[in-house]
Amino acid sequence: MSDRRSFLKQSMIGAASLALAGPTLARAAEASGSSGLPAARPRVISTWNFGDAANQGAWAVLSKGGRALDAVEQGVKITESDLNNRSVGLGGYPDRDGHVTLDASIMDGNGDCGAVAALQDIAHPISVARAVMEKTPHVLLVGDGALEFALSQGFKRSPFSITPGAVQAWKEWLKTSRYHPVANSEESTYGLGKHRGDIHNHDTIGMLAIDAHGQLAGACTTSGMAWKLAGRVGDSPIIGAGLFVDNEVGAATSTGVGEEVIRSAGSFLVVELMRQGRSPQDACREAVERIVRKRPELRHNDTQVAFIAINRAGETGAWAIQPGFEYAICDGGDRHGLIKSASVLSA
Ligand code: SD4
Repeated sequence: MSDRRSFLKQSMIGAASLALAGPTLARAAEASGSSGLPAARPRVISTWNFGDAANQGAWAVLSKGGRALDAVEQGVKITESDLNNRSVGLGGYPDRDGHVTLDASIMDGNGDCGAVAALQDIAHPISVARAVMEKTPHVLLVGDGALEFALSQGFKRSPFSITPGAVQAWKEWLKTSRYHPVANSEESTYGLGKHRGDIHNHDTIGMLAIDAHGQLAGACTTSGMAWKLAGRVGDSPIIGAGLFVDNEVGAATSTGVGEEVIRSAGSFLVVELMRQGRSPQDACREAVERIVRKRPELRHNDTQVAFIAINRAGETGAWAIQPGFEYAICDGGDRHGLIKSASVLSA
């Protein structure tokens, strides 16, 4: 289908869905005429099973005609607030020295972005990342500098730095001190328990949204790999690795072993593949397959890497190395439930 025809078809689909979505969204879409982007049906897509609850937070913004940027921030804050989540926010597992250090990034479709890495004691690193984007000339602040900046912006230091559950798990881990990330399972991912099978799907949250104005945005936030070396930074706060957004094309974000994603500039790659005409699903597949082609040993050592993507028409897709990756989509206020991602390897 030619670009023009697919644009017209998309516009018609967009108009029809907006009529169903109600007057607020229709008004917001009308106002988008000046943005130069086609009216779109708002939609949000997030990684893992906790993405479902996070999507509801994003939808509260999108359904009122709000901005994708606000939606992704509000959405992932829900996951950051969940102290039972062992891989996002202050409930996360610590590094090998017992410190919980948080990484986060946020980006909009115009190329504005901000990020923090190795941030301690702050409940919502995603909001600090947004402040870096909006209040500084920089993109990434790390460690003590990120904390100082957060405090200067009025963020409050958390009354705790680590949860009792994470301390207990850390002490257990110290008995072996084995660092062996394994796909998908909370316990096994971090070398604490059995292998495979018992899949808890606790991992980084990456979220992508398109609003009624056709604007895209994304957010990614994590406590990183448990038992990492002090100072280790993963893909999540690295623009182009853990997150990339471009209104001209679409957006992508990742979860899994961040080192593999950084090596491949993963999220940028997915967006560039979409720019060349691939569907979101196909782009995620090629990015994951490229990682495995370069490092065939990943087939055999339980490493997980997964991408989700959305294009400017609102189409979505995902692909993973290992089976077990799930993601959640919300549009029209309906929960689509969890979707099982396709993967390079089979169960
Ligand atoms: C990282 N990608 O720090 C993140 C963590 C994650 O599965 O997603 N773990 O490498």
